[in-house]
Amino acid sequence: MIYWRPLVQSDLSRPRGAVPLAGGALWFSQVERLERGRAPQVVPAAEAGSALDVLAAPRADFAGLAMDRPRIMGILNVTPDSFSDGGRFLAPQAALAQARAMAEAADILDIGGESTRPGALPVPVDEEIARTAPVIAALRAAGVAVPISIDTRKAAVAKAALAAGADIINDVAALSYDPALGPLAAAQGVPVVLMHHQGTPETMQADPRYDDVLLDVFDGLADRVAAAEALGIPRSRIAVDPGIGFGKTVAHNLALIRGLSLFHGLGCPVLLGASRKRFIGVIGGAEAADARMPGSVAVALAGVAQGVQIVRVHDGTETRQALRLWQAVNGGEA
Ligand code: HH2
Repeated sequence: MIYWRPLVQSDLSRPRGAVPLAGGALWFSQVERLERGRAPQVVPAAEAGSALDVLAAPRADFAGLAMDRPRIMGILNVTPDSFSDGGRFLAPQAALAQARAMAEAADILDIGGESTRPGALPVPVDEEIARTAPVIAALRAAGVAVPISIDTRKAAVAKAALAAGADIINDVAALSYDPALGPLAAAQGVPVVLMHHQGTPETMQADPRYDDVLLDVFDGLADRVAAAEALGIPRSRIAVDPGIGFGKTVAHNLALIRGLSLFHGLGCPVLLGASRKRFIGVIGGAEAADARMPGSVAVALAGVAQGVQIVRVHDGTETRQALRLWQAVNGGEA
């Protein structure tokens, strides 16, 4: 199999024949031709043939948001043990205040009640529902209108969240953990985020291995997209995410971030969730997770430069400022 990775550009001056990336402001005129067991080759975009159609086509709106510009998904973990903000927003009042503040900067709010950090243990369903659904209901009652995603692997949690006013299911297991979650998403007609992972949170960082991490993750996501489609979830309601840190070493994470534009070949919006993760601390020299904002912003912008449509972040205000500047410099909407 041959894979085509667009070499994404943002320059306002475009050569003749430049191909728009996913109907947005970025473009490419060359692609990297990737094949297992062969050296990568940079070739003119036209050599990608019909694969260009998928790379160039505008993406459908996702939860009502146009996907022709980058969007910020702001994280709210209503957990005692999340790796960077665990315990801070467990009390309902604290969760609500943080969610309202985050909604000022973010296009989507991602609410989770179970940590999936390395080593985390599963949370009972009732507990996860009690942490998340009331916060979602309270946000809606307070008039917060931004799309809300429920970050869960479990159908019962997603169902309660959707009933409380959530719009999107964000599953770090890409519908492989709970067999009832895919059918629920299909029946309710809601968009889903399918994230790649290897192993389970308990053990995933033990010794992750890949033949070729970029191509293996691409194939893994292609399989999960196909499985979701088979359940009746159309590709237009799916976003894909390479799953930074989920069964990946620092080198794996870097290879995925460098190669992010490959995932546009799946024909879905691409989501990047790198915020405050360990590799940012390792490379950036920031031991404490809450000291990793600058590195997180840098990685979010690196994703945006490769045409990622959604960045999932803890620091919504700071990321919004950085994004505005990036867009202004690159001539896009500020
Ligand atoms: N990362 C985390 C949780 N959910 N969802 C998507 N789509 N992509 C991600 O990269 C992702 C995710 C882990 O980060 P966080 O929520 O901050 O921590 P914890 O799992 O400890 O609550």
